[in-house]
Amino acid sequence: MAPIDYNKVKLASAKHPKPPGVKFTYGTAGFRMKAELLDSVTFRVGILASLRSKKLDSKTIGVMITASHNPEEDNGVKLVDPYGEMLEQSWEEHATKLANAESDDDLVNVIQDIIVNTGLDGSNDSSIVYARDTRPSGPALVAAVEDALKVLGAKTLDFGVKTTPELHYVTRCLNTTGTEDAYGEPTEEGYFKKLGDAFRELVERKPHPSALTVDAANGVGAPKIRQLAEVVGEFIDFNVVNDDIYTKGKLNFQCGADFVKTQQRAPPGMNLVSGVRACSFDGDADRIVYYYADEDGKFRLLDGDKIAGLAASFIIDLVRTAGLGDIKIGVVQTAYANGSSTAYLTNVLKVPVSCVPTGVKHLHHEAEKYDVGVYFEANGHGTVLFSSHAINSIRSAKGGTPEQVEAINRLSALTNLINQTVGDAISDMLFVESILTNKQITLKQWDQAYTDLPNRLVKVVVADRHIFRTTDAERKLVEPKGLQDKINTIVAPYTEGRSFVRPSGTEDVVRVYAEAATRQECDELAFKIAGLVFDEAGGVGERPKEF
Ligand code: G16
Repeated sequence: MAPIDYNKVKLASAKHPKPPGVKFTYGTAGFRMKAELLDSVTFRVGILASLRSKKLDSKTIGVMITASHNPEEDNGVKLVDPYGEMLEQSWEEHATKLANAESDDDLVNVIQDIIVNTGLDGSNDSSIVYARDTRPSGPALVAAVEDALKVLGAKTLDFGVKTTPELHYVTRCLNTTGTEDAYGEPTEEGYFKKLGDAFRELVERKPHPSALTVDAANGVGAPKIRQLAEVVGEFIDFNVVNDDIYTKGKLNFQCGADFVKTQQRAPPGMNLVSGVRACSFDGDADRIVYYYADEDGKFRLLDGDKIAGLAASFIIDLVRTAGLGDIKIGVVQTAYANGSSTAYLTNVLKVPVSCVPTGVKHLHHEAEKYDVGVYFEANGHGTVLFSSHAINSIRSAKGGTPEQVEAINRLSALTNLINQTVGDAISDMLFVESILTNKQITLKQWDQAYTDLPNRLVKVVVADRHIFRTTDAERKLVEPKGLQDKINTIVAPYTEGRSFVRPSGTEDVVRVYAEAATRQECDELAFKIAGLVFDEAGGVGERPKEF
């Protein structure tokens, strides 16, 4: 226990000056921008992490340095709370204020304000675990975080180059070891062992599927899949592509989950012929989408919505078979969810569906309201949360018939297989594979649950995306004033037409989503709305082109 030495803070901060005039915001997934602007931000996030730990009785806080799906020249930093969840929202404001303090003196004032406003004891100990993805800018940003942690005397654990979900996992493990909520061994080996054991339990004695081609986005997922193969290799073969983490400029470039989802095609160079089973991770392996080519060679995407449908239907069946009817299941989506997926969940599976704003933090909290909360963004980011009521019911259930016992055992294995701290491409992939293996179905059979409405996502660059404000879980624009009425007028004539516009929280763009009954109508609608946004809200560069 030692009080904060503000002189030392100022001296250290002087080595990480804030670029003048830049306004930083803690957005959808922390701070994210061009890496060259991030030195002062990461230093200050180090300070915030230490303060957060001091506030929470010295519990370990996670710091992840990644820009996930963004281009390689970007980077980012975000905090992970003790149970592996995203930073509590009320602290995002503190993060933004710290990042924007113009001088070292201002920085000290903001730190003191945070101490007063949150009532934390500045002399408490603090404990931080940190990791980074494979971006070339990562090591320098880690050094900036370390400078801050050193000056605040924090206890630190450098977790090295890891996927974002591994950092979430280890943060929860470190804070629960030795308690009745113990989540696992706080090491990478512990992570793979936990997933591997659960996967074995779910798939052994079942015929194995054919090999799975995994596009690792030339990111950290590539080496991690190889480590995974060491523990599950007897049940599944991986053919890893886009696994070059050393050549500059390759990360997320023309590959990865975001490319596949937005371009609706396989990464160039992948030989996606009929019969090949494929999936793509993003740069930090927290998202996954699946795909295949049908008999005519046509690309077919199984995105986050399809994964949510598959997961919900599997869990509903198991809960029913296990005789655990009091476990209430729900699904959480965002405005990007395909209209057909929401109809399938509501009308066929008959599960309650909630719609929340984009961002894992929003989905996660909503999912906590159910006994089993399945949440997935259409972009492939998601997981399943089991409440303590659900876990206790599953663990104490005995089962009167062999079918019941088997269903209970499978549910129990799922609670270990699924990374409940955050969306995790590796864990989600094993989850999907275990469902397909148990049901003995192909990607095509999975796809047949419902047919997606044609949809398109377009990015529009505008002078200031902060002029856009939304309501109704981002489905309607409040500002710029009058724009929503114009959108409604354009959408009205389209069969099953739907479109919305929102500012991205991770990239300097405005996103336009459109869906309609046919591909042609959908593309026309997306183009019209993107053009409207460009014309009426300060479009920059090239006006969106017709598709
Ligand atoms: C992050 C968030 C996701 C969000 C995505 C895009 O993903 O974790 O919840 O869907 O950004 O957000 P936006 O549309 O606001 O830019 P990732 O995989 O990049 O960390």
